[in-house]
Amino acid sequence: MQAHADKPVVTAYIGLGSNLAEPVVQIRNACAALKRLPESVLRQCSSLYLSPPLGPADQPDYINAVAALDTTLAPHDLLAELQRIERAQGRTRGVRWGARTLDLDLLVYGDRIISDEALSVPHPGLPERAFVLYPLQEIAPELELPGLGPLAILVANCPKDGLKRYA
Ligand code: A4P
Ligand code: MG
Repeated sequence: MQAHADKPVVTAYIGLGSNLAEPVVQIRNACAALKRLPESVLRQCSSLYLSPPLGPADQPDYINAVAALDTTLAPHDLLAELQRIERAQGRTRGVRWGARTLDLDLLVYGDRIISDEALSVPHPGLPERAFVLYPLQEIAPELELPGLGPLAILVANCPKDGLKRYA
């Protein structure tokens, strides 16, 4: 894709999660929606993974995946697009860490470190979330995370916590 003088192409990684209303279909539809994002090219989607819930235990297991996107969207514009896709797939905001049809987290945005009211990047939960680290490793094994170091080290320090490839 074309970079513009004031708009470099950045590789962003998006975490996808769903545990309601046919999670596998939700994640597939979300990947299709990422493909249609403006100013962006979807490079890769990881395999689907099944993971026990982090947070309240009285909710179904999750389907998780990670996608790589080349984009010239600015980080907050990308977040707004992700939230639009969540809403289009019936996401309502209720209990923190509670069940949801679709959660799209901006995990990494190039080499940027961002921390404001709307956006924290790299995503703060990343180092302890097996359901993010392992799918990320599948598609970007050599990745260096800004401020956090090599992905391979984070993975080595994170137990799988029941994470399985979804057959
Ligand atoms: N926000 C700040 N930084 C980011 C970012 N990097 N990406 C802000 C996305 N959003 C970011 O998010 C709340 C606010 O976070 C947004 O308005 C945005 O401005 P939300 O999606 O409305 O709320 P949430 O998802 O309920 O809360 P939170 O804390 O984001 O939850 P997480 O961290 O997304 O975790 N268990 C398994 N096994 N698999 C899962 O995928 N997911 C969650 C949700 C809980 N347990 C899980 C899983
Ligand atoms: Mg979220």
